[in-house]
Amino acid sequence: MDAPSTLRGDYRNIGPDYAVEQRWGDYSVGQHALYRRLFERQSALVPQLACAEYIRALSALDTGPGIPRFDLVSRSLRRATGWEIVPVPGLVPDEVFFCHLANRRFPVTVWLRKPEEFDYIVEPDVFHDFFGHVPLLFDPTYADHMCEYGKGGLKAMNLDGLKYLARLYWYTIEFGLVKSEDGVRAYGAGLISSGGELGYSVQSDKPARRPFDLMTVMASNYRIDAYQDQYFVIEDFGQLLQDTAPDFTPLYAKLRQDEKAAA
Ligand code: HBI
Ligand code: FE
Repeated sequence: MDAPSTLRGDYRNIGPDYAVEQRWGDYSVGQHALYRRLFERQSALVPQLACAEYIRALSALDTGPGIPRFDLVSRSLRRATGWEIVPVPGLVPDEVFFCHLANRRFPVTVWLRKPEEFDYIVEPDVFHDFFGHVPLLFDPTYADHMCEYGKGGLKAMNLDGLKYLARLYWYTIEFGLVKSEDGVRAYGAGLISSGGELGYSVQSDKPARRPFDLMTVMASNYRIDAYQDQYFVIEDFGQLLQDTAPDFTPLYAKLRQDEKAAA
């Protein structure tokens, strides 16, 4: 992810792994109310538009009326799939990010957007990270894939494959669709946490919806400031795990070769 030049969070007290305290007591009543409004907006959309695994996990997550307490959720998350939440000030360097994922720790941003950012935000805030990413970490297959993705990220750093792996993350973990008996449903966090793109990705006839293919995804660029003009659809989370199991070294070589040929 191309981190913006000036990051919003407070990086003054980061640990070596960029972890900070969540300082749940510092959130204001207004911030809890804003989080609640975001939660209610998305919770009204999710039943028709999100995948069953997400809906099941969200309903099992009782996080109270406002901003969730990461330490409490981590307790049940650890029991479910061995994952836990690590509070971070915002975007963290790729290597730190991948290392957390490889160790079943999901970085969740501690700051919340401003009221005027209700509909759109550039950098991930606590609502995007928690509501969008955390519930699916309770699904064992998805949780295993996220851990393998982290390990793959650490390898990719030494194979100059980051650009390709970021695309894989973008078109699955952030903006992925999955097949269901009633048609496609969203599982990507960027969709689940978006007021407008969740419905657009599942119901609009504008975007292309293509069967997930690893090499096609890793060769596809993406836009960070507009709705996607294409989405990739997986059969199920098992496909994510299986299709990304091989060694990526030859895949990166082929992608670079194809880029050169196309240039
Ligand atoms: N840091 N906190 C945080 N959250 C992310 O989603 C994130 C990150 N750093 C890097 C990063 N994502 C990208 O490298 C991934 O999109 C691959
Ligand atoms: Fe995200």
